[in-house]
Amino acid sequence: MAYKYYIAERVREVMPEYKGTDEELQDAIDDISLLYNSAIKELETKLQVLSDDFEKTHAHMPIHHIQSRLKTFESILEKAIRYGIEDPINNLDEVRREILDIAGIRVVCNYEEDLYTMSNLLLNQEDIDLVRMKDYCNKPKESGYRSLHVVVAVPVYLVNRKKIVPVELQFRSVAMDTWASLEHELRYKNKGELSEDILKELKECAQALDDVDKRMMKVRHEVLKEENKYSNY
Ligand code: 0O2
Repeated sequence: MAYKYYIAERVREVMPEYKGTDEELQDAIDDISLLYNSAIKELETKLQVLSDDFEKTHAHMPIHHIQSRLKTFESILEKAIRYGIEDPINNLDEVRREILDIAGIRVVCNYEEDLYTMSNLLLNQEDIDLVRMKDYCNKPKESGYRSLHVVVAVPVYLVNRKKIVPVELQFRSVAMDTWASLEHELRYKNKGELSEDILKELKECAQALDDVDKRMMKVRHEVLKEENKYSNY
């Protein structure tokens, strides 16, 4: 089998109902990969520029680190089926309209307030449109999960066309990210089944980390106040 059509072959194995040729399927997969990877690159650059300028103008670096990922084609189709999209492999346009986290960027910030600073700075840019926002910081999930989810639409300029691509950004503090990563690993290891006691313990850990986040922010403000006092002398 030619390597070029390897992914298409694999997808066809789980979705034999696909009507097009391997070449057409591979073309659609490559198209998604190019578009969404380009959108990730555009946004990562924008975020990095904002963070660098913020450091220059405010002597504080809001972003700790950035991670990004592109959903695999198989998991895009699996999510489409979960979302009730019929025959997703033959309805890729609908899949792209409905699945908003094909491209995902995790923006891990130093302080909780940086989440809002960074998301607002990005949303203020004229070529960025807000598609959806879910604030799990002010209203955590039942599990204790905290994060600010923002789906934006970003233009990607190709050789002969412009495409508007949605990307899901998850803004988290370092503490929120630590909790989410460990909780995800524990869930994954236990195939998603954790006892009531463990779930309660995890929720309490999330609360404890949130308390630390808020105390650290208070400390930062105290330090800034001190700095301002002395800079007036
Ligand atoms: P991945 O690879 O991490 O992205 P969905 O649940 O995705 O069908 P929706 O409305 O987009 O629908 O979900 P939501 O809850 O707004 O966001 C889902 C993503 O948030 C998850 O992505 C996780 O990254 C994260 N998340 C949400 N709840 C939890 C939680 O309780 N624990 C942890 N660790 N992460 C959570 P995916 O789809 O799991 O995959």
